[in-house]
Amino acid sequence: MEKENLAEPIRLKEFEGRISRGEKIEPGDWMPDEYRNQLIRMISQHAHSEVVGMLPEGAWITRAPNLRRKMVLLAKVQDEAGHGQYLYHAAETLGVTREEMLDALLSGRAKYASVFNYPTLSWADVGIIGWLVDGAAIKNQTMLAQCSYGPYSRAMVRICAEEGFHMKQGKEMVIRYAQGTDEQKKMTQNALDRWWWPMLMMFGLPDNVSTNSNVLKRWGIRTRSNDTLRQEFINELVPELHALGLNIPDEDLRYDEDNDDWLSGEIDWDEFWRVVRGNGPCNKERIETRRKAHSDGLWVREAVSAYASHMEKRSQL
Ligand code: BYC
Repeated sequence: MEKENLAEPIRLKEFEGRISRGEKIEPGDWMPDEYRNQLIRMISQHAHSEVVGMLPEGAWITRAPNLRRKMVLLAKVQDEAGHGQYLYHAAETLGVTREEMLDALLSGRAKYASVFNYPTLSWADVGIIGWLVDGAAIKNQTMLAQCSYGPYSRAMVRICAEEGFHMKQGKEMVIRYAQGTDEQKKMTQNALDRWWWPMLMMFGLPDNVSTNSNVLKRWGIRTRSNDTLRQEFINELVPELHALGLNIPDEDLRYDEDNDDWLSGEIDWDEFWRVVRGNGPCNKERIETRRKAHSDGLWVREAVSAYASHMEKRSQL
């Protein structure tokens, strides 16, 4: 026991040395418990976000205005299911089971991106989500593709490639509708008004209050802070949205010439916590829908496990 304790600082030094040399940490490698726990927390929350994130847009598949839009939306929502799969697999390599993660989600204990607890009220929401929400996700995930944990980093590379397509299809819709009929312009402005603030919250808490940022940065899980990524995304979006004649629903938004930044007004963190704690407009509906999907899928899980045990028995003959 004493020997193990003595070995701990040496192992930690080796581990941190590997991270600073840019090596990836792989599933069987030694890692501090805190590193493992932070990764399980973040990757499982990320997986849940992908799966719950299918619901707001999925609601519009049957109401897409034409066949082309329907096919694009179907492909996008299906991609999100695939992202959930990559991420649950990545988390499983750290010793948590799929059942444990799903139980946490379905029992309401797990967190997932708060943005998906808002309703999609019009077709323009699909465009705004594609551009802004997937865009915000890419901003964060491009950084996470450099993450020190191999399976998460590799999952991110694949996910970012697909998210790039999601963002482009959303942007293309918004560009068209913002230059379309008066009704289309109104619908697009209204969608932007509703999604702007929840999108900004996706980047997490401000740096001075974020409880996890320091440890995530120390071990190369993240390399950039929540506020830095949020600011970068605001700077990219504001001129593009203004060029389309859209108004950003922030009376305090101002341009800071010295730093070349578009500075946002205060984010309503009370609203953020209300939604994260389960009291957003759609939290209950989202969890209910996932629970129903899980129980409807029971026969599939039973069939797969019966087939797997049948094949195993055959291989032993
Ligand atoms: N929503 O210390 P902080 C997508 C929680 S989906 C809910 O700042 P951290 C897509 C946080 O978990 C992409 N909870 O946390 C899918 C923590 O609670 P715990 C989703 C949030 O980890 C379908 C507490 O607040 N992306 O692409 O430094 C369609 C303190 O916060 C949120 C990921 O999940 C939030 N927005 O930073 C379209 C990426 N923010 O766990 C698109 C991976 C914070 O201590 N995750 N909380 O109880 C991350 O990069 C980071 O975890 C976050 C938060 C930036 C989200």
